[in-house]
Amino acid sequence: MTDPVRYDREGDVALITVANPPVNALGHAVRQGLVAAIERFEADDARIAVILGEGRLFIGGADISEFGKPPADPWLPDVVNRIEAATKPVVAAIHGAALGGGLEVALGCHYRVALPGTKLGLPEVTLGILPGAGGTQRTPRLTGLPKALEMITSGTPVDPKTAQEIGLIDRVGEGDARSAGLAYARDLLEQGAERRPVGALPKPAADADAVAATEATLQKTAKGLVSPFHAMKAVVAASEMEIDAGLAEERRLFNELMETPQREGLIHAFFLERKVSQLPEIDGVAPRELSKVGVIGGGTMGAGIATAALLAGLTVTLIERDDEAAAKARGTIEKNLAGAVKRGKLAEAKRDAILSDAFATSTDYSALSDADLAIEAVFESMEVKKEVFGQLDAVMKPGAVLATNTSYLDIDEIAGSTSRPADVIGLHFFSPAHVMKLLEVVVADKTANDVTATAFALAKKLRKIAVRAGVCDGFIGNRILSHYRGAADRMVLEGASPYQVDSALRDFGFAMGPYAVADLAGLDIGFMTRQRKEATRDPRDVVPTWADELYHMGRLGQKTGRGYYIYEGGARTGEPDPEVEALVAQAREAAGVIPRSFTDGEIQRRYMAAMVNEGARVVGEGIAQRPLDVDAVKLFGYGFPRYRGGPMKWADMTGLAGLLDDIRAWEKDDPYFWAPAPLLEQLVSDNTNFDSLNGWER
Ligand code: T1G
Repeated sequence: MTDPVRYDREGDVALITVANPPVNALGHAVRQGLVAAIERFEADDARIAVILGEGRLFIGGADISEFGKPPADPWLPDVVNRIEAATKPVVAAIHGAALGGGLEVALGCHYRVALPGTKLGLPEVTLGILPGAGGTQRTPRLTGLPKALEMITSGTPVDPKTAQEIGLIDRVGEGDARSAGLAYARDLLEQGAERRPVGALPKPAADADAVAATEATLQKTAKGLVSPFHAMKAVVAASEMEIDAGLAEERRLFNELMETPQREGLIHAFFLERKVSQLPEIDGVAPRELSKVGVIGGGTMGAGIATAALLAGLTVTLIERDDEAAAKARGTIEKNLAGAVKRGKLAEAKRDAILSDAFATSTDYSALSDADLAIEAVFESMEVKKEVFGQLDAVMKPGAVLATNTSYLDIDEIAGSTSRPADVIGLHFFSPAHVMKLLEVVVADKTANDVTATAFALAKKLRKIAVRAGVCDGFIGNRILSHYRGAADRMVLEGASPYQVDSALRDFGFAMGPYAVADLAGLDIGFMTRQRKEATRDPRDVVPTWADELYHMGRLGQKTGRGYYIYEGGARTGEPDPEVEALVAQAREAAGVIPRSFTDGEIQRRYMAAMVNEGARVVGEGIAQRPLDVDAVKLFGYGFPRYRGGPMKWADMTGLAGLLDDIRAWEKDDPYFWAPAPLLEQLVSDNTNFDSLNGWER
């Protein structure tokens, strides 16, 4: 293996290059290499050194894949201290990104230059930890306490211009990292600049107002999280302690966080976000051409999908049944784009260009004759879907991809109704489609691998997290949802209040409980799903008749100002409604149920057990290929708390054996609902866990 740290000379300047693709992570060999390079620099006659990164960025941080493994010397904090202690000046020449330990290495240098477009940040709190190589002590010595608190407790990177304004870097350079580093080093030599250790700078001034403001912000933005609050403590310590004591306090807080399940959950989420699109069936498979997209149906979903495609730089032709409907769809898309302009995500000029050059509507399918992809988002009826696919089959060019946005209909049947089933795939977007990150890519029996590869390429363009799913009712997400919703309805029928269920799950980390979510989605959606399933429903399934009552009373949730909750004056959070409790009591009586009490813990346990048990079935049947696919779906489409890593990761951390014991205990009272998933039983008897099925190489 080539040495991941190179040492070269350019006249008086020593160039120390980190070359550890893909992101120059500070793995063990890199740490050793940096220390050796500094010692070599001190020993030779170079007058100044420049540290830079090879490839597309400076340094992407500590090597996260080493976490949880026995630490190997030299530790990163020692490497940074060693760079800072160098007897001659050291410059960091930064391009692309300096994140976490990468920025901390730069802070260990005496001078910093960064190129335009570079991301400079300390995102450790997003991994459940804090900057553990001096970042919490050196950053505030350069920027002052308020800016350091903001950067470190949010984890949000800054650009070079801002970084220079707040004192984090000294210069915004030009050209590439090597030439910018050399230019700055030579200027410093000319100025007779000396080494300038950041750690030797005075403590940052204390700032109680900034601390209070940070605390208040975190109470709102970091509910349930531990790391941002620890990070705040570490930064505050910089204003109270000398550097060595501050570094020790940082290490103490860092080590505490390393032991938290949140750290494990968040790092699992980091890696699954990247792993979920790595599938053997599309490995090395070239996606088809993808620039012109047709969207059929301009309702909420169709308009959202069109908006997402337009924002990703694709050209879109939207097909509607008549001009009035087409005009309405254009109005919705214009509103969506105006929202993106308002959120600063899109420039006005770009919006205007999109609407004039990249977007068109038509009532004639032949307008899609040269489209590369068509996404159908019309009414959820098999008959209507087949009619649309018949039209698409007739007009689309050979090699075009035909996709359906159905959320439950049989895609094999839709594909079978065309002459080109290999070109048919499911693209299940989540509402609002131009906002929600998740995209279920539903691969039908005959779908060609390059069609699947094209779907994943589309997701990358749309900046979405694509998850491969097989064909079944509800695919991965909605199938599992109907199961843990079933568990919630069972607990309500047996005595729990819908409001207690919601608050228990908010405490677990969900932004909203299932009944508040039902109000947000609209109780008519739930009612229609129950209607659709009535013919095939097992009589042992619990039907929330109280919700049917609410539907018949026209109480559809937020959109009617009343559902499970009462929403005064268009409020987004509602008040419990005693009339709902009365409807539930009537349902219990009708079912002959003597209500009993539930603890919040039991509610969380049963809800999660139902989610995991059905998740295990979905993996066992191959609808989801890996447990991490279930985790990804729940994290990016169903508001599962990221710091718990996803339901399957949560189950692993909680212990599968205990979970199975609970399920078997509940099975005694309800063998139909609580039959353990065969995969769960298998993993317990093999004394292993879901993560063993995720195929990690690291
Ligand atoms: N360690 C190990 N692997 C990493 C990594 C890291 N820090 N960063 C990325 N990878 C892998 C990633 O899993 C993927 O692998 C490949 O590199 C490309 O990544 C003491 C302890 C740098 C902006 O939080 O934000 O420093 O899937 O697809 O879109 O204070 O990666 O190909 O097998 O994301 O171009 C703090 C994390 C660490 C930054 C590049 N650092 N990385 O984005 O590529 S904690 C971070 C990123 C720390 C110290 C503490 C991004 C990127 P694979 P990618 P990208």
